[in-house]
Amino acid sequence: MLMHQTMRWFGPNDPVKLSDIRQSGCDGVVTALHQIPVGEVWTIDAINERKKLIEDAGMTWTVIESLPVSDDIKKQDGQYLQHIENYKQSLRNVATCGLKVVTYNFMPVLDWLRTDIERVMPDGSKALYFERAAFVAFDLFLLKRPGAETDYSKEEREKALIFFDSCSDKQKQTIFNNAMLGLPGSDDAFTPEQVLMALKSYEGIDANKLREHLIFFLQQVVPVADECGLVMAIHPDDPPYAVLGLPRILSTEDDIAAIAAAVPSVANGLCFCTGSLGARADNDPLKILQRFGDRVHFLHLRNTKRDADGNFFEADHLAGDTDMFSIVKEVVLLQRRRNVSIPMRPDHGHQMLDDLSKKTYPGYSAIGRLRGLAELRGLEMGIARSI
Ligand code: DNO
Repeated sequence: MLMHQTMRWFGPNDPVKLSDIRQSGCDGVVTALHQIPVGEVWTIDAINERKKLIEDAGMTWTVIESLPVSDDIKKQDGQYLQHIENYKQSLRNVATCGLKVVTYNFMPVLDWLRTDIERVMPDGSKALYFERAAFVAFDLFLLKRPGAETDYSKEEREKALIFFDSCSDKQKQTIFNNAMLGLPGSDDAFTPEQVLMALKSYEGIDANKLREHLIFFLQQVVPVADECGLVMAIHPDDPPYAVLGLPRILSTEDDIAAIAAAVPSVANGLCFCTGSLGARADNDPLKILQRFGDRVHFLHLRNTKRDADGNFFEADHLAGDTDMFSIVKEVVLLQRRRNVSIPMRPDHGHQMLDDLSKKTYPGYSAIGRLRGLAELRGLEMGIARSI
């Protein structure tokens, strides 16, 4: 039994078309109804309409990425109880339409965070990059977040200043725009004031509080998922530590253990993302996979390469700090033990070849991801046949 190979598709506006994705050799697409505002119900009609597009293109849709959780739910503020009811209804609706896995995250305000989305690699392809000095400079000098200085060492602040002084105005603007890309909900550019307001709305919510809110949310929705035969898959924090004064609670093995213990059903599951977990030197993704294998319902098999200064870039899928051979071998064993085919996708491919002249969602060019998928597919088949 091999992994269920999928690619992410951002819907009809994605410059990478379903017909392109089909040629990667995957059998499924993961997507979301991005047009529905966060907090509202996904209707059966809207889900079926999307599903038909995918099936007409010769693929299946069983994994949602993501059914987003509103900041109201994360803060237990405003409309959060209604949003939880709506979430439950969306779960029932997606189950009615035959979907199986629901990916989400519990990162406040921002989803992923990078400072450069076009870092040129030695082979001429371009990768997403997180540069610590650029990030600290963004926080201190572009956002000017009150109290930010206390989050960084003197050495880090000095490095950030040197970095910032070396940037042109255009480069500064690009760093700001890149840092904002993981801020969902609007096509308009965000101003520093808007971002500061969003950050401020989390005042008083520390990691313990946020964890309580996640557990409360799971206590409400996991029984519904269980009832209708769905599994939930939380995506780890990216990068896996607190940023911009915001708490993050799904960065380490202990974080995962706490959430799993609080809501034991395996429907309270994990999107095992090697790239996110692996961006932290004290995480051992293989150990996490071995420990929580029963809860892994979706795999993001990408790779990152860190350095000692806290920078990391998206490496080729089989390169980077995570030993993909051991991970895929463990997945092969896990699938045999559980007798399931776990959905997987490549992630954050490099922009390469014809990708370089196209504008796609950052990390989601066609050819770079196709390369990742092809490598992973070969790796799995080689391992599966040899053991
Ligand atoms: C980044 C993705 C994440 C992921 C969400 C899940 O490329 O892996 O944006 O989709 O965190 O909710």
